[in-house]
Amino acid sequence: MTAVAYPNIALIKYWGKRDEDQVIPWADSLSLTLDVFPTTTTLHVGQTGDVDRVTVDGVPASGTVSRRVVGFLELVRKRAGRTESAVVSTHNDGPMGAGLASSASAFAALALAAAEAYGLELDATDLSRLARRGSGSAARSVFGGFVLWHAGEDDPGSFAEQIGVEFDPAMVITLIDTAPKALSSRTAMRSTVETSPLYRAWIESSRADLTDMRTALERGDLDMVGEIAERNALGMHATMLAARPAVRYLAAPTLNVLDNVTALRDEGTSAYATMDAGPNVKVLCSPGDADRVAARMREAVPGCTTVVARRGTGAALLTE
Ligand code: 2P0
Repeated sequence: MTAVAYPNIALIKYWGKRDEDQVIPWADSLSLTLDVFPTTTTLHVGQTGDVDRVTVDGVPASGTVSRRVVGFLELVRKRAGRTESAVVSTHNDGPMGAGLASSASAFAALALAAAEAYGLELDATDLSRLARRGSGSAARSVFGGFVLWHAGEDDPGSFAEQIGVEFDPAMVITLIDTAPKALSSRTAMRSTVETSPLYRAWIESSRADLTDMRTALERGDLDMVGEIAERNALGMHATMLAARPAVRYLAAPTLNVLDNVTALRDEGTSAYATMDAGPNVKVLCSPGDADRVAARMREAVPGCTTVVARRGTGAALLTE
């Protein structure tokens, strides 16, 4: 069984869990699924008694990656009442662990391939609940376009759904550093929730941002969407910076990109920045401005490469 899924970039961020085991966040989040950097995952059911075999881009998985995938397969097998091992091979078109949502596309693709292979009959909402257990943001990559993840307070209440809006902006991904991050999102989130004195205020402001964002999306208002997304991302990073010790994903070139986004706005171009658990910046702009925004970043930021993304589709099975 082979499934493909795309990463998503949150415009209203998820940062912090109220239940780590069930992956229940403290607040709703809202994202755009992209049409670049897909993960393609093939899963074959093996024999009972064998160990799971997992390869990522042809290399046997080890450490945390292997533990997370095997733990997820155990969850699927338990639900399906099955005991056979799995042979999993996965390929990422984008950099992994660099704040480019590789775990979102990876666990959305794995959830779909595993559910099908082990005979779990899930609708898309249930699939988002399952993908969430692998990685929170994966719940959103089950769907294409704009997606809302309802935080909920328990497993049934915590699922994603697509928001039916026509809005179709571009996202210029500016790649500054694609090395895997030193601090995992999971660990950094926990530390932020436990030690940042700004955490409660961030959750309150993020909830208000979400309400405003839904209005902005319904209006298809790029400036309103961009302003809310940028302030939400900066608020999340401010909250991380206040953690003890500070969680800092933003690097010097990140600030250079941000300066250029501000300069573009001053020059009359609608461009807005959002950053995740890494130094790379995603710039929201209109499709007609995307190539020019990308060229500006490559010129202004030494070593920067760019990829222009648009709205993409949800997780899907490939016919074999
Ligand atoms: C997001 N991020 O909403 C936020 C913004 C990064 C910054 O979701 O622990 O890999 O597996 O649930 O989903 C990255 O965290 O974390 C993330 P886990 P995940 O996209």
